Amino acid sequence: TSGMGGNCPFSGRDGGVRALLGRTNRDWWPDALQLDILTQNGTSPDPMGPDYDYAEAFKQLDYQALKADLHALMTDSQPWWPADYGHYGPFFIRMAWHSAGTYRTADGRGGSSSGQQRFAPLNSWPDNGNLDKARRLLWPIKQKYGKHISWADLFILTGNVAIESMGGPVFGFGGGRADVFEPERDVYWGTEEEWVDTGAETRIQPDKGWELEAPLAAIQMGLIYVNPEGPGGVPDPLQSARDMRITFERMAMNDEETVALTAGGHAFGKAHGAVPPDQLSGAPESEALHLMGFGWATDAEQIERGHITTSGIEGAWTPNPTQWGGDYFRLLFKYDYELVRSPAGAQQWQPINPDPEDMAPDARDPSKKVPTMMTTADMALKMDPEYRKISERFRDDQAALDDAFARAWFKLTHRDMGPKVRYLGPEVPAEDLIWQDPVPAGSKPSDAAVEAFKSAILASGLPMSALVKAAWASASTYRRSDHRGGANGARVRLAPQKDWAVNDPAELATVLAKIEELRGELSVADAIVLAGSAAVEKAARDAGFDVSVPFLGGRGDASDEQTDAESFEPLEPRADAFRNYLATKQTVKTEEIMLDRAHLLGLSIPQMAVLVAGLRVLGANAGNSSKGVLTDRPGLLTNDFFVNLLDMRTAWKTVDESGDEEFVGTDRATGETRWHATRTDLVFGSNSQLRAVSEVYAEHGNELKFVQDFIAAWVKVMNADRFDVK
Ligand code: HEB
Repeated sequence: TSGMGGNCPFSGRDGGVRALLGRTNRDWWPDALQLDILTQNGTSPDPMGPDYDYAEAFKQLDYQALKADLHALMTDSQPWWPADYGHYGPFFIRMAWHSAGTYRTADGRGGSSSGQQRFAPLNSWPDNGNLDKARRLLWPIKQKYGKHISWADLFILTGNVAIESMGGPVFGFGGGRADVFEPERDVYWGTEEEWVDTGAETRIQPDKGWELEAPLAAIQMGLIYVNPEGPGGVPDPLQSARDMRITFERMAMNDEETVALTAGGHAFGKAHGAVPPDQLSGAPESEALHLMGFGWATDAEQIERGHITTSGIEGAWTPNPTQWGGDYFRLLFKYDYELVRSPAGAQQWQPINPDPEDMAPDARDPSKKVPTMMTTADMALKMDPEYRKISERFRDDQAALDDAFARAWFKLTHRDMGPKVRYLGPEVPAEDLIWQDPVPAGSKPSDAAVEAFKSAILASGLPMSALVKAAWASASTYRRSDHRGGANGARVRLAPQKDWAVNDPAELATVLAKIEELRGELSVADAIVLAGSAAVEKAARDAGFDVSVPFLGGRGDASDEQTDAESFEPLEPRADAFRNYLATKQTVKTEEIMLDRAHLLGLSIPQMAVLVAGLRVLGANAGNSSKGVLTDRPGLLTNDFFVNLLDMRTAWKTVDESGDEEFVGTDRATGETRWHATRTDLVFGSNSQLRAVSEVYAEHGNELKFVQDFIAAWVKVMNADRFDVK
């Protein structure tokens, strides 16, 4: 359903080549203060320092007092941004939804987990218009509770309190989203040089053969999802449904969740399009200093009167915009709607001949009645046959809508938090949800069991490289963007992971069968990691290094029933530099994909380098290829990869038919072929920064350092998802 390369994070819109990060903050705002010169050389921009532990601070939070303050805030209207209908609830729901709604399944990035809405580009996305005010309304509360509540948690909790305060259903809240203090630089948001409101093209255009480029989940640059006015501004509800389906799918939502969320969300509040948009100033990131971080400025008197433009669409969806209920669907089906234009010029839909009681109050003057409206995206819930079935069911069954909305909202706002053990606070729901990738608690194996298994597996006759590969296959799916994947749960033995080409399924099956046979009291998940770590330790010792590889047991094993197999598909690597694997050439350079994966694993540059180099000499390549195995003594953990890579006696040239992916190294003197390698091997000699790191590890005296650093990085990856012990 997701179209061409839908799950592959590196497929292009039209097959073109692009840079990993596309258009960045530096491109959008070249004149912005370049604070990152102060973060060079590992200097953190985080004022809280390394000893601050957010989870610990959160545990001391007076949660109920905070919630009471948030409830009071809902109706504490401020003159500089008065509350519509005297209630900020809807506004805060939109803030929370937009904070969470950037999440996308392909790479797990986006979402609410680090409070990125405070920074560019998100603070200035056209779709986030006026949310600068929503965040500022929260400042007194953030200030009061300080280090005990992060902005990231506060955005979501405020959304929950907003729903509660208007009588809506809430499923729960888990805290634990620690703030960061700089804009994320790793997220690809697209290559377009214009925003949605200045001419960015819509990304799905069948007549041009354009499908939504992965990993993106928004239909135009600067939108969270779809264009409310319809694809590219064309008010066609059916095509809007198409766009909704794919964008919501990429944030892990099915049709029912999509309908529940949209209808439930639009039970509240109003759209703002009372004045032509040319009366507004620019977005926050480019605005005048004296506006103190605000954008989209207009004069105070206009704001006072409610003459505000955000999306450009004007009006409420229901007659009760601050009260949860079923009016959204009631009106959607009761009336025929006609296309009209808002005062700001946006296309929207208005009920024909509404009964007076179905009119909405004016946002500033409840005695005045104004027409309700629907956006083209709302009309999709009525016009698209599949959405319509769901909408009609919800219209007729309020309890079903309540439950579906509450659950979908919880998923929306917690999808990027990873396993439930990461959730904090008194409102964490007891129920396990499949999208949390539940893993039964494991128990720490005894030292005797660990030692017995180690000896048995090393003596089993399986190649050491196969043990290393199985452990790597298991652990390296981890991504810190949404904390999914990893070795815990041993999902590498379940579909779909057991069948991924990169995992060499037949070899993996043999290893897993042996592990199952020998594991004793160990969980499969523990045994897979331990087998790989034992093989690494042996390879280091055989090379003459007296080292050991630390092992942290206690993982659990998940079952098929506890696994939403389909949801793991986006985790499949189409390219994996660590195993020198490339399924098909991607639109992003293979070494950039390596960088991306290293980032998702939380690796530093040296950690990435030693892992690539070490895995090569251990023979961990997919398909057991010899590419990049730059050593005469494979199977020993040595720095040979770096030594041979930097050896001037070798000259490299591309293997012509490989499309600049594969290379052969020949002896300069004799012309004899010495090595085969790929881009992700040679980049460690060709890129100046990576070369500097390679030199360190190739230097005399650093042989042991290489081995130690490899082991540390290996262990880091093996334990990346051990939130149960951190
Ligand atoms: Fe929404 C609002 C669109 C989904 C919730 N939205 C809104 C608006 C628009 C829209 C245009 C207006 C803005 C202004 O202010 O102007 N949405 C939309 C779309 C979609 C959506 C297109 C997809 C389909 N929502 C949604 C969801 C949610 C929501 C999912 C949740 C859940 N919204 C909301 C709210 C509001 C809105 C609450 C209101 C705000 C205020 O009032 O301020």
